[in-house]
Amino acid sequence: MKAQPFFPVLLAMILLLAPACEPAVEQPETSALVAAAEPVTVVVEAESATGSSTSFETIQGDPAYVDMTSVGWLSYEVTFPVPGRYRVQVYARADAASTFWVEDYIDNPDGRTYNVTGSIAITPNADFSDYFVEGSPFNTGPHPMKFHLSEGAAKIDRVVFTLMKEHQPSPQSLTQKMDGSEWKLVWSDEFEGDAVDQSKWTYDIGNWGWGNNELQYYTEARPENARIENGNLIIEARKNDMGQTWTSARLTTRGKVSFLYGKIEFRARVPREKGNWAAGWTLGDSYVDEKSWPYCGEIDILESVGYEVNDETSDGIAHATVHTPAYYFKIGNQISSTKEVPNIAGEFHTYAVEWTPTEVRAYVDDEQYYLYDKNANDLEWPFNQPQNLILNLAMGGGWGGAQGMDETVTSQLFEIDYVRVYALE
Ligand SMILES: [Ca+2]
Ligand SMILES: [Ca+2]
Repeated sequence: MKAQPFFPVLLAMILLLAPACEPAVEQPETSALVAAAEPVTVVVEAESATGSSTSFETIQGDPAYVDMTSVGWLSYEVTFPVPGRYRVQVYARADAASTFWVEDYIDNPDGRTYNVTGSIAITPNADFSDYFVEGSPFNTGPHPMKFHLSEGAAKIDRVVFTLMKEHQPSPQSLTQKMDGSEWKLVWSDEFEGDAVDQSKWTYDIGNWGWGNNELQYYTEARPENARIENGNLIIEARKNDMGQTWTSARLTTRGKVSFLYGKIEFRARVPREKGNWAAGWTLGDSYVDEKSWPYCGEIDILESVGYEVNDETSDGIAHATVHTPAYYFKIGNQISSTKEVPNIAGEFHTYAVEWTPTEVRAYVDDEQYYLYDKNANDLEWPFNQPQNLILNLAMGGGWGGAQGMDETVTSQLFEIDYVRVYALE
């Protein structure tokens, strides 16, 4: 299997080197093979702005650039050919520390601000250089956008979006019966192998802040950040690693399998130090980029933040929440419950939801502490569509970093013994 990627390259070379070779060389196939080697990029020249907060001067030359002498924004209509996660590079020059970020879908009807890059620091530099983040999600099609300078002053040449990983919808969806009397296992990962099972999980990658100004760079299939040890999945956040402030991992079943209804349970031990934010949750399979949320729905089975873990006892707090278009975090009315969990960071506990066609109930160690039953319409109840499982360990950000970081900590572990999905039959 490993040699397979070389085959189209070799074939393309043969086709290019031997054009006289008569039989069965069809032109469209040749073009497709050659095109596949080209990276998907979208280049937006700053000087092509359709609008701006104030009239910044465009300087012609090599390169041509917009001289943003103060904070403000430039607007654009950007079209993406392929949905997926992109590297976002701003080519710029600044005399003093400046901050740049990209706002997507400025025409959204919800009054939302979609920051899809977090803060990109432009450091003082005599020459134009590129500053970038990775993993920003963009759906295909037109995106009305703003490029913001929120601090300092900078000369902006262009912004380049490069596809890193194409979006993959889930090819398989499991719908669980919820009208019987016995729980029947339909899907699980016991994490018993010697590596993460890539037939069940894929990775969300990058460091764009994940909508919450989080610090970590999520890596792809890197054992330092996601591995199997003694029957557990270990997600490790590592400080000052790989040139990043923090690295970590976020595993998702998206692109493999999604789920509709059922009991979803996992057994885990969360990390304890200030600054971490561990989560086991679901996100709608219809999520492609930030405009999809919260219409796709989200069920947070467990969230735990390190600053709530008691240093002496290791006791902590489990949070369960759902996010729907009617009730969600960005408008501050999401519906949550909390439960104190003894020794949450020292021992394994089970965290579960029972998701029926009309209710979401959450449990810690089989004890219910949460109920969401608002289902009058699609805005309250987007949960008649399949969801993907996600396991991740974030560092910092709006919640995890709300009380700062423990600067002495260099590693945090989120350990998961299993994930199981059941039907009631
Ligand atoms: Ca330019
Ligand atoms: Ca296990």
